[in-house]
Formats: sequence, C-alpha cells, structure tokens
Amino acid sequence: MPVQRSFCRFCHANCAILVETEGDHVVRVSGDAEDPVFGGYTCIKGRQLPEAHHHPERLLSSQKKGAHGFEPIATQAALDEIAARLRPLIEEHGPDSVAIYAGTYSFQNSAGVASAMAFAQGLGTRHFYTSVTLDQPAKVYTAAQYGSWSGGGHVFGEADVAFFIGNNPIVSHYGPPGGLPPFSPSRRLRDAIAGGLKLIVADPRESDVAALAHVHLPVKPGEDPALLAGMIHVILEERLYDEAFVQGFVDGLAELKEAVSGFPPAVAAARAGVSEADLVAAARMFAGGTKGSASTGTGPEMAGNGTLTQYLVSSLNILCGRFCREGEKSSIPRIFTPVTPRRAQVNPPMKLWGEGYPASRFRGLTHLMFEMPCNVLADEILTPGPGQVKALISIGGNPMLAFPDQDKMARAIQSLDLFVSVDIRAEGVSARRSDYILAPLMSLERDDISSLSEWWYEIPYARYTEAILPRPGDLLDEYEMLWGLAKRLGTGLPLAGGPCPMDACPDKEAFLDLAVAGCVVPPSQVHADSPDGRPVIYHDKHPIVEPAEPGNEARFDLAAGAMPQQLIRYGKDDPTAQGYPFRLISRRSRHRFNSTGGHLSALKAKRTTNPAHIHPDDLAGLGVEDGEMIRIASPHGEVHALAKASASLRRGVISMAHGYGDPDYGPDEVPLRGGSTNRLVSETAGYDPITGQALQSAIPVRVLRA
Ligand SMILES: Nc1nc2c(c(=O)[nH]1)N[C@H]1C(S)=C(S)[C@@H](COP(=O)(O)OP(=O)(O)OC[C@H]3O[C@@H](n4cnc5c(=O)[nH]c(N)nc54)[C@H](O)[C@@H]3O)O[C@H]1N2
Ligand SMILES: Nc1nc2c(c(=O)[nH]1)N[C@H]1C(S)=C(S)[C@@H](COP(=O)(O)OP(=O)(O)OC[C@H]3O[C@@H](n4cnc5c(=O)[nH]c(N)nc54)[C@H](O)[C@@H]3O)O[C@H]1N2
Ligand code: SF4
Ligand SMILES: [Mo]
Repeated sequence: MPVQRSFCRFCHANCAILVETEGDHVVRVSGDAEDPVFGGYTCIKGRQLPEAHHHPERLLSSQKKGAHGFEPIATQAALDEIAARLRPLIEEHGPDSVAIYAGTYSFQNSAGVASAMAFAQGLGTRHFYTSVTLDQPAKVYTAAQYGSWSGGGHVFGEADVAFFIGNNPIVSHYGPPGGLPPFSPSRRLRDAIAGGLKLIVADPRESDVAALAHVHLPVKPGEDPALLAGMIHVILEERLYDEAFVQGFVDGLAELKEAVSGFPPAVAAARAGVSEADLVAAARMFAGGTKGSASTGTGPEMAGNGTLTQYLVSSLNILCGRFCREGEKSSIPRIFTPVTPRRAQVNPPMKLWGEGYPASRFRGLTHLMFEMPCNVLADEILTPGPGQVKALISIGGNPMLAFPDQDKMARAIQSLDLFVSVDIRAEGVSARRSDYILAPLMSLERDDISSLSEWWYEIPYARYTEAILPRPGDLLDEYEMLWGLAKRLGTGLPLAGGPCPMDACPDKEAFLDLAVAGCVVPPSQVHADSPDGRPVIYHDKHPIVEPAEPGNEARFDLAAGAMPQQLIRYGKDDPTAQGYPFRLISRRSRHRFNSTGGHLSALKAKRTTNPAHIHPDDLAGLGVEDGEMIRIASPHGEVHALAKASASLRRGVISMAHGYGDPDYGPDEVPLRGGSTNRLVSETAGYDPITGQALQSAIPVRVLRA
C-alpha cells in the first residue's frame, strides 16, 4: 500500500502524518515518527481522517434546496445560480447586502481565509466576518494598542517559567505564541517541567495543564483582572520587574501603578477567589523566571473584560521584559509570513478599530482591522435599512451553534434572501438551513501549506503538501468557488501579491504564492524543496534580533486606551448576579473539533452528549443525581444537559463545551446530541465594548430540575 507524507488539517496543529492509500481510498493515518517537530504524535481526531473522507454523509456533490429537500446540483451550475441571485441584490442594495463568514474550516484550508477576504474586498462589502471575533479577538486586535516588541516574545522552548491563563493546550492544542506549542503537548510540557520549568495555571477547574502546575490558581470565572492586578501589585511593590527594560522602553507605569493600587494581594485574592499566599507565590514565581511568557486562552477572553484581561497580561510580559534581545535568535521565525526585520525596539502602539474603520449599525462596534465583529451579524441581517445583509455565504462554519443567541441567529438565517454554506455534510444545524450547499474538497484532496501552524514553530519549519487523493467528482477547493463567483460577478480577488488572474483560475500553488507574497520562502519554492512531502527546515532563515533603528523612539504605552481607568471601574463593579448563583464556563471536548466529528464512529463512541460538569457537593446541594437531566437557565435563555459530577471544578461553577445541540430536537434528544450553550448567551449583554466578544464563559446561571 502506498504511504505518503502529509500533515493533518483536522485542526490547526498540522501534525505530521503518514497517509496510507488503497486506490482512491485512504485507509490509515498515523504519526510520522521521523518528523523533527512532532515525533510521531497524532490525536484521536486526526486518526479519523480516513472515515471523515469516505463517510456516507460526506457530500460528493453540491446541493440545492427544492420543495422536497436537498437535490444534487453540478457545482458550476450552483455557482451560476448563486451569482444570478446575488447580482440583483448587489444592484439594488449595494455590495453591503452580501456578508461572508469564514468559520473554523476556512482557516484549516491555507487558501481559505485569504480567498474569503479577497472575495469580500473585491465585492466591496464591509460585511466580512470570521470566527476570530467569537474566539480570542482581544489578543489579535487590541494588544497592539500598547505597542509590540519587534524582536518577538519569549517562546516556550527556552522558558524557565510559563503562566497559562484559561487555556488547556493538552486538549485544545492551542495557545498563543509563547504558550505551549501544540506538538505532542502533554509530553512536551512534562519534559519541560522535568527540565526545571516552573508552571503557573489560572483556571476555575483543574484542567489537564493545571494538574501539572506548581501553582494552580482556581480563579473565579471572570475575575482574572483581579488576579492579574494583584500579581502586578506584588511585582511592582517588591520591585521584581525588569527595571532597566521598563526605563528604556515603557511609558504609563505610573498610571498602571495607580490602577493596581486598589488590588493589594488580600483584596485581589478575595475578589479572584484564590488564596493570598498562592497569588503572591505566583507573582514571585513568574517575575523570578528569566525567560517565559504569560499567555491566555479562550476562557478569560470569553468571560467578559477580554480586552482588560489582555491588557494586564501584556503588562505582565512588558514589565518583566519577556522579549528577545539584540543578538538573540528571534522567536517564531515563520516562513509563510511577509518578512519584516526583527529589531530590539518597540513597534509603536496601533489602534486597529474605531474611527476611520468601517462601522456597524449596532452598539458602536466597528471593523477590527479587516473584519466586522460577529456580535453584530444577526442584527445586521434582521434590521431593515441601508446596509442590511440579505445574503450570507458561510464557509466552513456553523453559525447556528457558534454564535451567541441561537434563536436570534435562527430567525436571522430564516429571513435571508439567500443562505449558502460551504460544508462537507448536509446534516449540520446550519448547513441544513441553506439554500445551497457547495461541497468542498477535504484536506487530503488539497494542496496546502503549513501557514496556520507556523505561529508555534520555534524553528524555521515549513511544509507544502500535495493532494493525496483524487478530486471527487466536480468538487472544488474553497478558493476555486470564490474565484468562480468573483468571475461571474465581474469582481476581483485582491491578494497580497496583486490581483488574482481572472482569465483562468490559478492552481493552488500559484494562488498560495500570491496570497502570501512577500513571505520568507514562497510556497512554490518550499514545494520544490520538499523531497517526498517532508518538511523543510530553513536554518539559515532564522532571524537574529538586529539593533534598533537609529532614531527609533517608540515606547510601550501602559496607559493606552484608558485601560487603567477600566481596571479602576472593574474594581468598583459588583460581580454578584442576584438569582444566578452559578457561573457556566466554556471548555473543549477532546473528541470533537467545535461541532465537527460527532458523526465519526470512534469519536461518537467516546461521547454523544454535552455533559454539564458540576462539583459533587454542588450536585448534592441541588438534590441532583450524577447523570440526571437538568435545566440550566441564564438571564437570557435555557438549555438542558446531563449533570456530571466532577471534583476538579471549584464550587459554584458549571463547565460545558459548545458546538453541541440541535434546536430542531427536544430535550429527549439531549443524551444523543447534547445542548447548545449559545442558548444562554446574548450578544447585547456583557459583551466586550471593543471586540464585541459575547459573554460565552462565566455566564451567570441557575440550575433547575428538568
Ligand atoms: N458558547 C460558546 N460559543 C462559542 C465558543 C465557546 O467556547 N462557547 N467557541 C467559539 C470559537 S473559539 C469558535 S472558533 C467558533 C467556531 O465557530 P464555527 O467555525 O462557525 O463553527 P464550527 O463548529 O467549527 O463549524 C465548522 C463547520 O465546518 C464544517 N466542516 C468540517 N470539515 C470541513 C471541511 O473540510 N471543509 C469545510 N468547508 N467545512 C468543513 C463542519 O461540518 C461545520 O459545519 O465558535 C465559537 N462559539
Ligand atoms: N479537541 C478540541 N480541540 C480544540 C477545539 C475543540 O473543540 N476540541 N476547539 C479549537 C478552538 S476553535 C479553539 S479557539 C481552541 C481554544 O483553546 P483553549 O483556549 O485552550 O480552550 P479550552 O481547552 O477550552 O481551555 C479554556 C480553559 O479556560 C478555562 N476557563 C473558562 N472560563 C475561565 C475564566 O473566566 N478564567 C480563566 N482563567 N479560565 C477560564 C476553562 O476551564 C478551560 O480549561 O481550541 C481548539 N482546539
Ligand atoms: S492534534 Fe489536530 S492536527 Fe494533530 S492529529 Fe489531532 S486533529 Fe490532527
Ligand atoms: Mo476558536
């Protein structure tokens, strides 16, 4: 049986895999033990790629909704019809009547988000959305307002201390640069600890990484700002920060000091619900390291105050000078990212939203750099007036399960003139509501580059994989679909390297060369350099941090964006919510990727429902048995779930995943499908005022017997 090297694209980690095929079928996927980064690691999800590609529900043709449900349609005919329905909308109401949503699986295709954004820009609509604004938008968009270090931050591999705040990369394979790389994460973390790394974890539950930590701070959901402010208080008071770095490069220290003065350790610990001794120990441990970063995940970003939390995390790293210095190797070299010199200097603070950016009609929210926050999509669809969205193209996403306020999103989708999904199955809660489903190639049928995972490689590692399986039928890659629509509409696809040729659709390699033009090594060159699909490590391309440009005087600004004032206001908030004694927090399922994977037999065998994890003493207090069905109510809505006793949670907390549930089925189906926590979430209450990120964790709830 032929075996080929490739990399997994079930998730963003891009594990190195060996793919065994028999004719047009893939029969086995396993880890590539010879790979220098992954060393043979895979997870259970990636090993299901064979079934995923050949599953009976996998769409092998595009679909059109008719009077009797979906019927197959040739993809080119579907594109003709979709373009014919978009044209009059655009003529009558302008390009803003069309919205593009690039969901998780448009990131997994290395041409996906680039082509979706190019399509939106070519069309001229401001309604371009991605799942980033349902996820961790503060670290992507608001951190730049304090300035950034051109030489890069400390990476995990060289760290002697690490601080993870609300992420669980052993399961999620996710953490920002500086956090745990998703390459065999459990082994990597254990090895680092054996080698002397000190680990601090803040999480309301004893997560997989918290179980390995030297200090686990079981912070109350949503109270990370108090915890972080208390730690900064200790670090400033005890002068544990990098005074030379701060003097050389940082403004706004006085304002930060003033703002954290309201959080002496005892006060901060009480508000955060942790012991004062642990808070002080964590502050000393973090500042006492020589290298290593504080990094956050989805937990605190979704728990309200995402921008404020990010500010305090940035402040910790800046105060402790956790950056690569002149003459050192710069962190995270990145081969497919446009080259900018790495220097021992601050990139000046940048504001990536607000005045000067396209605005939404709702809540004063604007574009974050290129994209509109998902927060406003339902209102932009439902509310008449100039700029109203009338057609939505969702690419590799599942808005019915991913967006806040599920009933409102259902009404919004129902009211669209045209809803198109690019999806591999027709059964999904969103796909099922579509007028057309465009069936895409799946990962092993596509060429791709490792651009998504290169934010974690600490060496100049790059991959180009060829398609391993033949193209089924008339299926297209996402970028070919968008090219086809742009061609029909007479709009273009502006890419980093210039306009995409519109006479004939370029092949994937040529498209990728244009999409990442200006990068260190073009995809076509990596392809040529890759013998048998192996990775290429461009050792000579690892940038060294150069001296600062003469005359550069940019400094970090810890007073930017009135963040110190926001911390003072937060200190005065009353965090109790009358009548809602619990906080429901988010988590990831080991056996799903958001809503993907529930149809695959090995993953379904591990789990069907979405349990509500609760401390056994809380269950006893409620008089609820382990395994019993409960109703969970927030001020906004209600969801059913099976209670699951879990002593690893702090009291007063319920932990559930998202991506489950089906609003078309009643509570009887909860054991088989689980429930969607987005029924509890509103986009108009508790959202972040800059990013619009809804309160998807730390949701105030009460528990009722079903
Ligand atoms: N309450 C709450 N809400 C949340 C979160 C939370 O923690 N709590 N998390 C948020 C986060 S972090 C995110 S990223 C979003 C996710 O938001 P989305 O990206 O909108 O949701 P997914 O469930 O990942 O949807 C993926 C879709 O892609 C389809 N798919 C699978 N494989 C392929 C493929 O190869 N090609 C294509 N084209 N499609 C494919 C799947 O069938 C599925 O319909 O949800 C957010 N929503
Ligand atoms: N197996 C699997 N892997 C995935 C996904 C999946 O669905 N399944 N989804 C992918 C996606 S889209 C993303 S964005 C990443 C996310 O990756 P992560 O951010 O690592 O997500 P989680 O594993 O849910 O870790 C979040 C942690 O935050 C904690 N938490 C919740 N609320 C709070 C809070 O208020 N404060 C603090 N300090 N902690 C809190 C939770 O208990 C949880 O342990 O994972 C990706 N990887
Ligand atoms: S961690 Fe992600 S990339 Fe690696 S095997 Fe699992 S699903 Fe695939
Ligand atoms: Mo995400």
